[in-house]
Amino acid sequence: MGYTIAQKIIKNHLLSGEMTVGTDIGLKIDQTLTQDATGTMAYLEFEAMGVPRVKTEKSVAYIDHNTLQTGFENADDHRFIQTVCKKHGIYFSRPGNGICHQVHLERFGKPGKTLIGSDSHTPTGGGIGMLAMGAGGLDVAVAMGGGAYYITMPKMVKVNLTGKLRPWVSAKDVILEVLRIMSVKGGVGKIIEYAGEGVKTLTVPERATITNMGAELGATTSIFPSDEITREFLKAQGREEDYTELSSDPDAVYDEVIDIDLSTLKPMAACPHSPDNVKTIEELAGGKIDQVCIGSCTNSSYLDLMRVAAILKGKTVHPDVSLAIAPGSKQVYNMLALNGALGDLIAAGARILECACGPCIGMGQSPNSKGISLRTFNRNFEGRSGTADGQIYLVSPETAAASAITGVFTDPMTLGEEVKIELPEKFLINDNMVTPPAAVEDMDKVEVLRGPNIKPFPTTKPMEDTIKASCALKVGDNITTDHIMPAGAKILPLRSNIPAISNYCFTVCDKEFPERAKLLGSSVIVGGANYGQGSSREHAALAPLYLGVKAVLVKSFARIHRSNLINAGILPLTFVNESDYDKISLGDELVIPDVKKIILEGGDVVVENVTTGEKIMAKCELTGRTRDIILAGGLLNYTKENS
Ligand code: MIC
Ligand code: SF4
Repeated sequence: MGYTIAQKIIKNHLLSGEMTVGTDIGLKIDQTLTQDATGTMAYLEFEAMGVPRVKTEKSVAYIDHNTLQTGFENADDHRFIQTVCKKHGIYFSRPGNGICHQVHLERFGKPGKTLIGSDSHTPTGGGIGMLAMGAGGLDVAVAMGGGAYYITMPKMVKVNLTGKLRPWVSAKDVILEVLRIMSVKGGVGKIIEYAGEGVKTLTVPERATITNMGAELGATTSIFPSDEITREFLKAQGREEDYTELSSDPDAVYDEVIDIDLSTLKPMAACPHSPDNVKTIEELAGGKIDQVCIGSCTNSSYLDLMRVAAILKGKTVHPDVSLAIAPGSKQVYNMLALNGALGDLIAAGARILECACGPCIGMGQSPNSKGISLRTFNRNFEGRSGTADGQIYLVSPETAAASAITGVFTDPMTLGEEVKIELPEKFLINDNMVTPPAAVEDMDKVEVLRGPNIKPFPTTKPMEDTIKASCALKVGDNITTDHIMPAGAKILPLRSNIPAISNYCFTVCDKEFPERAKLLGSSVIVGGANYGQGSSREHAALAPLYLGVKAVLVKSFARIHRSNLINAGILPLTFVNESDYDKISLGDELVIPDVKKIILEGGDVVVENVTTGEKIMAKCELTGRTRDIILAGGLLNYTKENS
């Protein structure tokens, strides 16, 4: 039996386990990336592990999220990360150099390699044939120290692409179609591989838009073959030597096949407040809009912004619309500046932002009250834009630019003749904003600089024999990490300070939660399906940990968040019978007797609802390593015990 692309990379990197779906495997990690909003914690954790120098082939730290610097906190974090990197062997991409995923694709990603990043959109690297996965900061710290990265062996899904996109239909529309078909939980426990004749019609940046938003499917990762198109891209980036060919075997077996004929797709939008709430622009056409934002790690490539510039050239942004554009990288920005396209954007009235995540994570450009905002981003979760009642639609750069001019939802297919933009034969290469680490012999001379807002990683205790706690919060399905640990300009600066940031934990759902949890001392959170979807932020586990949450009992979990809970020593439980969700209410007193013994011996746990007298069965599904991590009280304790 042949292998899929992902299986081939897994096979080459397998350190433990077997490639049997549903079982745990440990992978050797070649490259890591961090960004600043998760990076400070990841590097504090790395320091706590006591490994002097990273053991990966390449580790890069990016500064792209917290660049507003409304106080000293962000700048202090940047300086901490810069000095830690210099000391421990990590490349440092300075603020202004661009969004981690865009820059990594341009300058560092390599087909056939493994990459983990402390950011859920790390699968962007799948556009170049990497096995690239989002992970918690602690997992990245362990991988930097040479440890394996553990995942559950996923199922393989083939998305078979035929035909060719029609003019004005874009890679964003392809992934919106996949989201429409599979939903935000359809990818959990799966790797999505793109195959078929249609693959050859997509450039690397287009492929990367598609793999980037595989995160929204909940997939472990997404991947494209590495072919002549990949070679051309790498050659244009001056790194043809990084190319290797990669394709699936003709007899590779997939668990699921989805067929998409590219020539039938239309421009689409993900409507509020979920990336899978997809409609065609035709259906929305004519609806008034207030804001357009173009950028983010999904759609801020040279190709994207050149198309936008061509649409805006000689036009003016509609008087009722604010158009903001953030180029994905300094390479993109600089090329647009040199070829005149930036002038076209400025002349049309675009508000040009620095190369960073910016509005995507609520760092500025929040829309007006009830504002309709069209964004080329990847997430439209409620409140994420910074405006609680903002209505965010995710669209392609073409739809965004066309609508910015008219002031209403506009199908770019109505624009007439297509603008044809080719990938350049040579990108502008200038890595002067990537600082290499100090030489090994000089590393002791580097002083790591810590600002006063940088607080240590919270300490955790080994698992108790019996958990006695109250239900401090009950939430529904598809709770995102933006609900659990909101971001935005006010809260993001506290990412290095768990005690301070925990005061905002779950406040989107329930303002009283942090105080209530603190008063209770020990608590349990009850939730629905796909709990913890979205980002990789381990703060969504560390803040509950700090507030005394001992277990989270839900219908099902999103992959990265479940790992983050385990890494933090919080017990992840799922209902044996989903209908038992109704048997617990806010404030109920719960007891999980002999939990430690049951975790050790295996089997389901009983959650006793002392308030109602009901008994609820729950699965904890921990295997050897995850079981030991939970018993030790989290991955940091476990790593210390085992090193
Ligand atoms: C996001 O898009 O939600 C983020 C901000 O990039 C997060 C990481 C974080 O919360 O710092 C992600 O996707 O993992
Ligand atoms: Fe940054 Fe947005 Fe991409 Fe997250 S999704 S890495 S916030 S651009």
